[in-house]
Amino acid sequence: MIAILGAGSLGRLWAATLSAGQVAFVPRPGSMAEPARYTFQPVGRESFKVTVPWLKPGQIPRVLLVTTKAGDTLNALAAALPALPETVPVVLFQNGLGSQQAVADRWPSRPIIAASTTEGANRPKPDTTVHAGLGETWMGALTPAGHSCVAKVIEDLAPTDLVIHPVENVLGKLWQKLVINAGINAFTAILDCPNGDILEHPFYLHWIDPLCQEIAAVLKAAGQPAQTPGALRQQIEGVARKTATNTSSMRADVLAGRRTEIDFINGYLVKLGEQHGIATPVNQMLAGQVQQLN
Ligand code: KPL
Repeated sequence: MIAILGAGSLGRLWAATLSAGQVAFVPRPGSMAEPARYTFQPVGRESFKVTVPWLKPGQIPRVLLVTTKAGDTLNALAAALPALPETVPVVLFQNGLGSQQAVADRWPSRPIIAASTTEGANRPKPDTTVHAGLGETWMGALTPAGHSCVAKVIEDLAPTDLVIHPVENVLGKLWQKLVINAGINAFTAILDCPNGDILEHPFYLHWIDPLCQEIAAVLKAAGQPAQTPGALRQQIEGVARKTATNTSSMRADVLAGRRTEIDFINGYLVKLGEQHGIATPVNQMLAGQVQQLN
């Protein structure tokens, strides 16, 4: 049994790719007693109905996938983990950075694994989850106990048919994704447009180079491989073009009235900049504008 904490788009994607009876959502305050029922639209195949039960008291999963929003993760885990043995691997799927380290710091003796994924999922209606684009997922340990679990977790998730790779330096992977999210998500939320549309917008064109200069400086200070601002801009624009018609997760959060993950993306870069004495006015401006949208 695989347990999933967080029944949003990503949680529903992973649940739908596992067979019935092999997966359950972890109940949270306010969860209904009824199983979660939805239609799942896979990439290039017929849609099908999915029913996912809630984990019952006393049921012990082999793995816990955590697909909550970054800002909810610590509280959600603080409620869920006391019922689970210390040996159950916990796989974190949060966007950005900061929440993963907070979990590893709080439960250092548990097997904590971080995942970075490019799988795309969305919920155009509450009862429908769409696998919007096939991607890949990288998993690596954040705590010493996590190291010996990564291969087994990937094996346990093999029935999903999703592509998963083990990675030694998962923080490096999370940083690569953070750079992309820092260069796309806030712009799409502020401009209220799909990813590709930011590329022609004067607001984006005005701020992207100074933003990439700030990201390059913070990356270097954080001990990540040095990258030029120009190389960062190329990566950001490559992904914006490839996902041109996507609604970013941050724009989707704003449109749905949910709290965004800005504190863990541009907000994280601001915090790290402060720690290292690096000015990050563009990240601050973007974070401030998104916070106002919230
Ligand atoms: O990861 C994403 C997100 O929306 O959070 C991108 C890469 C921007 C794709 O939409």
